[in-house]
Amino acid sequence: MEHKQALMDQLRRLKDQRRAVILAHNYQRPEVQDAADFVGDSLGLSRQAAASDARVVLFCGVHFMAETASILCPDKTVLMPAASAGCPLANTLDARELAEEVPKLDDPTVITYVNSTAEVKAASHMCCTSANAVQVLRAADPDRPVFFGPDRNLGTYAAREAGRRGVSIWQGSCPTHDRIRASDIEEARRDHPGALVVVHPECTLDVIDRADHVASTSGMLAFCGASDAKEFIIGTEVGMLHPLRKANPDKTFHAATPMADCPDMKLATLPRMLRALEEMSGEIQVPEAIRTRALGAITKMVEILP
Ligand code: CIZ
Repeated sequence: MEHKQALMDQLRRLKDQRRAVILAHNYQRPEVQDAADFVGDSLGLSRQAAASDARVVLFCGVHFMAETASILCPDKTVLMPAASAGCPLANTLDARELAEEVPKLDDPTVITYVNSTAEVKAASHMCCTSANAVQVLRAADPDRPVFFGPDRNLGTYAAREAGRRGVSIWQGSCPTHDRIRASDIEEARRDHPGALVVVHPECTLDVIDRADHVASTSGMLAFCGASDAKEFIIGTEVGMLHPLRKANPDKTFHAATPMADCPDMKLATLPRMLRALEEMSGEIQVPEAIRTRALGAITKMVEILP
């Protein structure tokens, strides 16, 4: 505990020296979240970074998130405490595969989830987040087919909710969310009768269909905060329990399953954060030609859904 406090103090001093802002995704370790200036979802964090006057962004998350920060903050140095922290979902679709897929459809609108590489974003018309995928699909030209990637669970759920036909969905998925099973939800409901079940749209449809509410990580915070209920079963990466508990000390949160633990998300640690700032290591840079096109896809989303 004392050691942890000493690391946090060191981190604070170094952060000031470097004029750095520390961002932590909702799925990070509790102590990493507690050491951050901002905790949230990937796009919200990148926007916080862009609005700050920091020179350095230390992004505690996975690779595509740091890339998004680099896309939105070209004037800042973006570092990761563990640059090997990848996203198996984002890695299911690369730019070459996307280039092969698109011509199979008749002039489709290419919509990609923010959990994708910068190169894939750069080859897309529009991005979406887990919070706005349904609205983005509703806003897409009804006379053109849609290619949606890389998450089949989010794509299937969002197309159904938007009542949108003609959506060709890439078959990628998040292994952490896939580990949450319908039987986990049923068992958790038996163990905690009266608790509301809130799940992420990266879960499979049979899990989604057993939930009381479906939401992104920021949506979960808003929903659980506003709800009169006192007990919740949470179907997403287990790191999410920390911000939920912190924001709602009077409420009880249970993980749908402890198996929903993403190893990449846990690679950032306090010692690694310190080292990255000391050595200015783990820099993530998106080449300018890719950055400007990827920014176009993100901007398009923001234009239709500010
Ligand atoms: O975009 C994000 O931050 C992710 C991975 C999920 C969410 O719902 O916030």
